[in-house]
Amino acid sequence: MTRTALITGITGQDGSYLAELLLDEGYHVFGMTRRSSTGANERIAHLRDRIELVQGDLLDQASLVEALRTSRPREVYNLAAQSFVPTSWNQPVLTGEFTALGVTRLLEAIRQVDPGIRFYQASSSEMFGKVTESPQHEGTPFHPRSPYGVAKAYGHFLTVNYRESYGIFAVSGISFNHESPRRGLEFVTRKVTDGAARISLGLATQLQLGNLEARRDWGFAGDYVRAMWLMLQRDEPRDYVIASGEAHTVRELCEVAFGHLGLDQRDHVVQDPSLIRPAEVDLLLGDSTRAREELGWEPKVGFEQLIRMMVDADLARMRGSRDGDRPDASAYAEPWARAGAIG
Ligand code: NDP
Ligand code: GDR
Repeated sequence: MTRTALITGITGQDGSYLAELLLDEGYHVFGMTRRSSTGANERIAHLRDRIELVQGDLLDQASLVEALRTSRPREVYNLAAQSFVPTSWNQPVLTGEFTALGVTRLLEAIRQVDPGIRFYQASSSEMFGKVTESPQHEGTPFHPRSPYGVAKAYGHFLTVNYRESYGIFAVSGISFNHESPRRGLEFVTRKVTDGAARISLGLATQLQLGNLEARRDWGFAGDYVRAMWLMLQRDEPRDYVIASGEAHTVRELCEVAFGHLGLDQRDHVVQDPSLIRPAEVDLLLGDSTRAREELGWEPKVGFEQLIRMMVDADLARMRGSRDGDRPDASAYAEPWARAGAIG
């Protein structure tokens, strides 16, 4: 029998990779999208004739019930969220509505329509925030440092609670940063690979960044969506950390990206104090032993390979476009700085 899955956030980075994986596994894939006046769904354009889209919004309970009734899934992957940490200081209430309460709405819809549905919640290493130990594992206490991290902690505990209260097969994947050529331009890896490619083509000379000493555990999104799927195939629901187990600074990220193009990042990267966050997460480093042992999961793409892949993709895209005239990632000023609210 064909298995059916519903993905919220299918237009995002992870949604597009997960849809590809589930199609390869023989699933009937539904994606939930919210109404947009532009209809820009470029990450799933190549899948459009193989997936079905249903309209729904995490803000609207009735639309979630209807999306479930239409798609009748066996598995639901909740990837939709306001996912950019800086925006969460500028729009804390909306971030809470999407990223925290949206999880309650979706789980309530599942309870109403079919409590036998298996549910995946996209939790985040940002919940660890000001870390109390390194590396971080499933038992490490949370100390989120942004309204986004706080909202994700709510979604995480709500998922655990619906599992314990109602016996729903609901699991939380605590993913560390994962990237790809489909990453949004505002996130630091893509901002750097896009910026380095622009500079190498003579389209720009400088790249403005915030904290160069922040350390992150970066992996490839294509590897991480496989872990999400594996979690829903287990006999028993359980939460898992998904991480590469290697941390690098933003400065090292710049060295790899610029170095790949024969450039020295010190000639181009400029620190902009307005890009420093009101509260920073200095170090994230994940211990995914449980996922490796119980799911048989392991990442295939390493850090340098990932960054070089992203640089090459940005370069190819810019060379392919007639004039290279598209928004520069550095044009995405951090929202609190723009609003003048903080700093
Ligand atoms: P993206 O920002 O690329 O995608 C977010 C998706 O959520 C988009 O499809 C967006 O749709 C959708 N969305 C936003 N608000 C709503 C809403 N109100 N109703 C319905 N859909 C909405 O995120 P990623 O793919 O990178 O991440 C996927 C999930 O994993 C997110 O929840 C993120 O917080 C979490 N996560 C990501 C990590 C990472 O490193 N990438 C690490 C840990 C967790 P639209 O196109 O309409 O904007
Ligand atoms: P993060 O990712 O906040 O970890 O959240 P991001 O790439 O935005 O930042 C990573 C680190 O880089 C530093 N940094 C900059 N960041 C951005 N965006 N722009 C800059 O110019 C810049 N300069 C330095 C940041 O201060 C930070 O320390 C991502 C998102 O995908 C979340 O949804 C997800 O939950 C977490 O990863 C795990």
